[in-house]
Amino acid sequence: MALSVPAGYEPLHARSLPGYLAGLPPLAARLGGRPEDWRVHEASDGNVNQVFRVHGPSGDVCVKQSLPYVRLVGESWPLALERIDFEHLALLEHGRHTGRRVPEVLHHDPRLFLIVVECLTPHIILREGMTRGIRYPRFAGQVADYLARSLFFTSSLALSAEEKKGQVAAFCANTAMCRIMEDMVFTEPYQVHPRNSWTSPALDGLASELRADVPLKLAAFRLKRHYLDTAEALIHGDLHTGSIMVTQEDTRIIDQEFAFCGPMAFDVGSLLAHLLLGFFSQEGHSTAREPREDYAEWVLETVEALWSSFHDTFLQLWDAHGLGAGDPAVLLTTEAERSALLQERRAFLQRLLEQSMAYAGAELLRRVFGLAHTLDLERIADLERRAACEARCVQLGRSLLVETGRFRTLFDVTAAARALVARPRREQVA
Ligand code: SR1
Ligand code: MG
Repeated sequence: MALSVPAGYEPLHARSLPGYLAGLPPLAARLGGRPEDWRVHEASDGNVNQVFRVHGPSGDVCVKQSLPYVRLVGESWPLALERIDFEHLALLEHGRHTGRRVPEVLHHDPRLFLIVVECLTPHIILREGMTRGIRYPRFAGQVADYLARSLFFTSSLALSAEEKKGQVAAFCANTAMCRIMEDMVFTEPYQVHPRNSWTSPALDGLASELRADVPLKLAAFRLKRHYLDTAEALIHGDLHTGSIMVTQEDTRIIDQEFAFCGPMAFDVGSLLAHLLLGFFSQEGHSTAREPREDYAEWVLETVEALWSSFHDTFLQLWDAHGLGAGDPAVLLTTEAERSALLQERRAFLQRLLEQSMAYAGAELLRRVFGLAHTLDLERIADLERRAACEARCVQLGRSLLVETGRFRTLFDVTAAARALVARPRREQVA
């Protein structure tokens, strides 16, 4: 049965796209030449939407359109087209606060559920770069800056009560995308579910242990309630290494279709988890000619640098711009009170770190047992090696989610990751 779509909507394709762009003078001018000269490449990489890159004699653009279903699965999984409108809004809002860290929006078409943004060249997807063992010296600082600015400036620490409520209202209907996360991150991996899959038979035992693990299932739902009930800041909502494009000099954040007002820790934790997935996958990519130990260590140092830079930048922003409805500075004005205020701010960041670790744990687990896996692990062709890397993700993931008091600093997490890789592989899958 054909999916029903609003009047005027149709999915564009490589042949119809030049005609569409030719009708938009600023974009046609950016591309230069005539529509016949424009080259269109399908560049869909994420699980959800379709993406095209269009190159002309004088420039290029990137076109992203919602399909009425989840691209990864097909028409059997219908999905609200409006997700592109939320991505558009989030790009504008995060763009205001983070500048060049998100792509510039060139056009939005609410009838075709489509946006046109600048084409990021010669950037590649960070996950791809990490799988190839490429170091990005500016990544940690730049992504930390993006996170601190996007989260701080959209929270009640910086916004008035009216602005904050307006922002919550503007994003509250992105429910279809939140529902994907509620199901896929916090629920399905802990059930027998037709969407789940894992490296079988090596991880069959771990999969059934997970489904029988009561403290783990309770912890997952405690976190799900936090995700459902917390409207702390305008978050990216799907911040993983596939949503980041990089060069040696530059870091850009893409794919904001999951954006909504949610917990800051969901973004921080998701990014931590995917860097850890990248770390654990390195042993599977290591060869005698190209050992990956040094690179794996670079990944962990990046995790440590990222948190420390995020922490410091967030505190600086709070100090300089914390005049929002939720900033207690208005009540604490004497010298003695200022020191209590500083302590309160540090405690806020400590809580955020602990919540982020729990979200990182849930993300590590769902990427091994749920529907959406990651290329860094899936590219490991030897299934036994892949399962060994995944088993370490599971072990750390469970600890982060359940043993909440065990990790006080991010160094506790990187130390646990190092220790898992140092242990003999057999012991961990068994
Ligand atoms: C329906 S597949 C969706 C998954 O891919 C996205 O990147 C999100 O992480 C989501 O869970
Ligand atoms: Mg995506």
